[in-house]
Amino acid sequence: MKFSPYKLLVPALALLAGSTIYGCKPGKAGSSVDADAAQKVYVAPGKYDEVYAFLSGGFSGQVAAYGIPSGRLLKVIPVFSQNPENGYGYSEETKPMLNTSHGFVPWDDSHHPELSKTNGEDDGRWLFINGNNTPRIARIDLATFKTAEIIELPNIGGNHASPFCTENTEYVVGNTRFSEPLDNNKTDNSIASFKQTFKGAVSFVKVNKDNGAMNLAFQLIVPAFNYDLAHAGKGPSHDWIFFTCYNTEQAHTLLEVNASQRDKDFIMAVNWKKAEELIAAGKGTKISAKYAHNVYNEKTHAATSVMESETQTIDITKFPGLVYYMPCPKSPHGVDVSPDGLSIVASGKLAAVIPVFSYQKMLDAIDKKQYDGMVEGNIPVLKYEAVLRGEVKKPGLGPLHTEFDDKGYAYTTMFVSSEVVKWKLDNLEIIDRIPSYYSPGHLSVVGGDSKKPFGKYLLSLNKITKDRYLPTGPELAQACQLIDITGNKMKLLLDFPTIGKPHYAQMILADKILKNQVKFFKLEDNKNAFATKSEKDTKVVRNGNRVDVYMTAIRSHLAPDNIEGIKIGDEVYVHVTNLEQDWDVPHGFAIKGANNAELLVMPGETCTLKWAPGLAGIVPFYCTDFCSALHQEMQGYFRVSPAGSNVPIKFSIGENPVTQ
Ligand code: K7E
Ligand code: CUA
Repeated sequence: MKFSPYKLLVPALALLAGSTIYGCKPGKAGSSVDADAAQKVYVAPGKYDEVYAFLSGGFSGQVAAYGIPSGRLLKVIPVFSQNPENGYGYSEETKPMLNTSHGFVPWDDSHHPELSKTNGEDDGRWLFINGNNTPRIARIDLATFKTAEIIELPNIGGNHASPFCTENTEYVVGNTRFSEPLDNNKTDNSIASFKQTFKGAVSFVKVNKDNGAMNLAFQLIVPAFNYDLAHAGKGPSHDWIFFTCYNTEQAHTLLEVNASQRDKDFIMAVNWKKAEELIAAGKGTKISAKYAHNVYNEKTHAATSVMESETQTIDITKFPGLVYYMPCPKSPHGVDVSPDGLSIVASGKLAAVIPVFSYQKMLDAIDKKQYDGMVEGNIPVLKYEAVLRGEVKKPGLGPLHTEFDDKGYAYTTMFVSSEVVKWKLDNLEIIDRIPSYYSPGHLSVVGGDSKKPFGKYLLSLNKITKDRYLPTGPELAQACQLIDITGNKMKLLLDFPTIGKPHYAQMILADKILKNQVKFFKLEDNKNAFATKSEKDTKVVRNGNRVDVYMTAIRSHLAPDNIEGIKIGDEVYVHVTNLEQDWDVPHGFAIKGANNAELLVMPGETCTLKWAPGLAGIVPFYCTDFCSALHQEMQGYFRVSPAGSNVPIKFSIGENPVTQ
């Protein structure tokens, strides 16, 4: 989400005229820092952090892994964007990961990291994240910290309410922000036909519980609103998933004004179990839909991209009991489900209260048909008063997102009044508030959206940093803040800058991830078609104008390191296999003038750099990762001859040693 807090402030203030406005101007930064903050975030050299935080990279399209409480950046995991640091999206093996129905799309806007869950608890196996712009969901394998799979979602625009997983990661679910015509790209519709032809679609991506493999199981065709966020039920509400939606006005221009007219938009409650049963009973309708499904194979160290051609859909207006709407005040944004699965907390961007809905009351209202009209003729809107458990009163301005701790408290970010508010889940009373610098969007508590929150730390993911860091030109650092939530009062511990816009983060105890770490890939298991498993098998093979270089890397040489017979007009594929069998010994590979990034090859892996030499002459190549004392010696030469020359292919290492 990106909007100006100042624009928002105006309607929000008008809205709240007469009521008390809390904490609109956070106090001086120093004043709220805990006295022993330094001690609490100090992780001694050589010691591990207690928690991993996975932050969305926002418009960088990546995910960043940080250690908490230190705030140390551990790794940028490339997902939707090419990453020259390690050749992701540049190597032949990883290019297919970025394939879509629109062709190669080497960038996206990622918002919501989501840890896989077992019995409603973070299990540390996978991390999912949405591509918002060209709708995709990615799965990162937390044993390797590599993107293992990306599936595109057809029929939608803006995959924002995504990816949220059900209690046992049966599905990861994504919903549309920009509704669009279902037969988009086939029929030439006018924008003004919005109400007649535009639709939303909720995508249910099935996740294989053994290996994480995803497939698009079905899509629910829903009214053309803007769907914003989601969370699945847990425990008693296991079968349901809840989405916020705004723009129920169905405006398609100047949404800032036109989509804020109604006092209430909706929470959409979907019975996903029922949808699953309908599909199993053959009630789905197949429609053609083009979408890419990209899978990285850990044995071949290469990705494949398959273009799918159809999807199963369910028109929700045809199946009563599948979907209900609950009215929700003032342009709802976040929706969060309490650890016991009984309370559904919604946050209206312009609201003066935080409504808390009761799952049980929702069931009762459905039972008693306590309706307040219908959407599209036959999808019931439940009565607000009938489903409401209560409202958190005067929480501040612009509530956005809520997470929970292990002691029965909820924490909500207030974008406009720039604070985090702590309240008690049972009586909805406000306990504490702490200023945030500035304008927090999401927040994250360790395990804070799961059935068993761990608590202890809270991250406030901020939209604006203004005066917090040394300035860096027109664009200032993005940032988040670490808050201690162990006591009655929240305490600010640390500010640290982040990569891109840190929309959302998930935090998990490090132990859950540490134990599964892959340290290197076994060379004997390497099934890459171009793998070279020993130095004696290295070779250079010409086939027409295609030249394949089978190269190995080991401390401290690349073999072969003298290669001749390459000509202008050739397409050269350099397949580098890293022969090391030890933890943390990648070798890099780069060629002078190559219109490409380097490769960074993990131990036991093979990666391929495609190179079309542009100039004849001697062309050096070298290892880019300082891998040993003699790293600087890890280098070689190509001889590139003019087009049509008859220099034969020749390759060697250690030939003609220098004699003194
Ligand atoms: Cu920024 Cu989840 Cu895209 Cu809220 S989102 S803040
Ligand atoms: Cu290998 Cu430097």
